[in-house]
Amino acid sequence: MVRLHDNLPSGNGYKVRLLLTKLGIPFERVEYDVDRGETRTADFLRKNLNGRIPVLELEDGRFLAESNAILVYLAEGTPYLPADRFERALVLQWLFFEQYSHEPNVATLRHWIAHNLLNDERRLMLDSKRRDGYAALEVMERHLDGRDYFVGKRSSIADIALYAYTHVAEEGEFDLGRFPVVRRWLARIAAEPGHIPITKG
Ligand SMILES: N[C@@H](CCC(=O)N[C@@H](CS)C(=O)NCC(=O)O)C(=O)O
Repeated sequence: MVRLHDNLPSGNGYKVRLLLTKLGIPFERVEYDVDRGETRTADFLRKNLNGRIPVLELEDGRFLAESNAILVYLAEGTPYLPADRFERALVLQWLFFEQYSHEPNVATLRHWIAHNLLNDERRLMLDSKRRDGYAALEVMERHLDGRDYFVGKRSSIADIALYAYTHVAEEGEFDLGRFPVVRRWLARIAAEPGHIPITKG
């Protein structure tokens, strides 16, 4: 059985849990407290030199880090990663967008605010992260206007990756009331077969 090195509140971990569940792949989970440095031990760094969950441990003992790389690995050959060359590249476009424009702002503010981790240095970054987070949500709002999914006519790992931190953006004090199209898309993704909440390990 594959093993997921994980942290329950993490949207990056949740992306992988959600896809594993949708694909019906059994997995065991190992929980790490990321606020207490449990991913920075020598033992963990042997799994991922970058000291971060999620890490997928394959049955043959190999490790794969970076949530969106794990999504691509698991989705290969399934409907969650299109076979068409251009559509696959569009999925990657949204996965890179998620990691560069969305997660560093929307997820980071949620982590700092929900876990009481604001300090002077981080307070100085609040405004720029808030502005850039809203800009990412605006891109999503405009792209999804007239579409049900990010790429093509069904959900893909692009939707899973972007769902993970968008659906909890209000925990980082982002007002999703400003994004009615995004909210309809969130409800659509949550209604799909095999959906699990972020709280399910
Ligand atoms: N780009 C990485 C980000 C992973 C990440 O930031 N993981 C956080 C939890 S969401 C973590 O493990 N933090 C612990 C640390 O930095 O010590 C991914 O998508 O997997």
